[in-house]
Amino acid sequence: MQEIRTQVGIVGAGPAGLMLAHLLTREGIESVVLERRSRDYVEQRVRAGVLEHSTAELLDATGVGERMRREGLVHHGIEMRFGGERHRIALTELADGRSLVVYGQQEVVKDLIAAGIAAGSDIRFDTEVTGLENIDASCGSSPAIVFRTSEGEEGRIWCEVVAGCDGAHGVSRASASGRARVLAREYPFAWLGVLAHAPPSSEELIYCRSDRGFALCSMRSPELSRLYLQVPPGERVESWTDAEIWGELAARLAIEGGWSLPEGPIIERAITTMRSVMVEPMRYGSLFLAGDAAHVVPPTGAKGMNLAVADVRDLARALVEKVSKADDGLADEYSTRALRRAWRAQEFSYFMTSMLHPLPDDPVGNRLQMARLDHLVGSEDLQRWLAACYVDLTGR
Ligand code: FAS
Ligand code: PHB
Repeated sequence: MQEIRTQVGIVGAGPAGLMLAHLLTREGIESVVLERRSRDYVEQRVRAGVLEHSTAELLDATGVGERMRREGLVHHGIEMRFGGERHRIALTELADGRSLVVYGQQEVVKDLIAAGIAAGSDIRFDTEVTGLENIDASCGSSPAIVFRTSEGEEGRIWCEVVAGCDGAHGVSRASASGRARVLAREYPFAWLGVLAHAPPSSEELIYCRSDRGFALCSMRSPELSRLYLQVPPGERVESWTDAEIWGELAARLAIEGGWSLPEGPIIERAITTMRSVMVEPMRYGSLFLAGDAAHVVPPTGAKGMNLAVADVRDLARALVEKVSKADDGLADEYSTRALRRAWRAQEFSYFMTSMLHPLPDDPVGNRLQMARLDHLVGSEDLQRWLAACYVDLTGR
């Protein structure tokens, strides 16, 4: 049994865990990151794609934004498409000049891993956390993280603080489950997401509400499209041929006057369930939850990864004060502050999700969606609110 000591033990090497380690290292705080998957796996996992203004600025400010600025796509607007018409929301103009960067989550993960290794951070892949011990401050003993490597070696990391950054199905949330209040909502649909070698059909994202279902056109580069279709809950990716995916996207995105969707080989596909989940509080003694370990938002608002980064931006400041100055002020405020932000992101994600996903056999609901969309595209005030939320909700 390996016995290791550090100041902050971090469970999970997704955006939350890696960004937290990066921010702590810059402040001279020691940490160890434990990730059950391989480095290759986490660097190839296709997930989010939109960086809010503040997320991109944090990457810049902490020395990991160079490739994002070189390869990322700066966006100043999105298109809402419904009733066969297209309506542009001029995000940057309406949001005090702030813009978005479209840059895949896996690219952010690669950049953070490279920065961590260059800075000598201790990031251990293929290492599963099997349990957390002594996370209650009252017990007096140091918190410990118990782990097992893929070679079967077991170990324990003694630390002052544990950061639970292990996502929606991790051990951290389970460790708090006896005391956590978990509030959850399942949506009656899912997303089929695909990555295709096909040039994006437009320079900006298209959010489309069709009576056939929701569709989203995003991208990763001028050659790579990222596309989503609303599908029934429990849908299996094998249920769709490439031709059926392209055909359904074209049918949903059709507009008067014609429009064409460039097609190409689909190289990745996955189903994402649509859920709203909140875990309250986000702190349990010396265990602090961050990112999807604490909250899951439906991806319609493009908030998941941005929320994770915002959590650890606050958590890093709190832990620097706590560990290096024995000042618990910010640590004591962490959960309240993070939950307030997460609920706002939850509400905006619900607004976007409930507006854009038609439900079968719900004529009133569907007419309400059209009324909300019609009101939105006709009101600069409503568009200004949407722009503020879409461009920088987690940064405020
Ligand atoms: P993550 O889930 O990214 O990272 C947690 C890490 O902890 C994982 O690497 C996991 O392997 C590790 N882990 C778990 N248990 C462990 C254990 N016991 N020991 C060690 N390690 C452990 N958001 C968007 O904004 N747009 C999208 O389109 C979008 N698509 C998504 C698609 C999918 C399939 C999923 C699951 C999520 C998607 N999200 C999307 C949300 C996603 O981007 C998350 O918000 C983001 O990954 C959150 O980052 P983390 O909190 O770091 O959690
Ligand atoms: C993506 O590019 O993956 C993406 C963009 C916007 C969303 C969700 C996902 O709302």
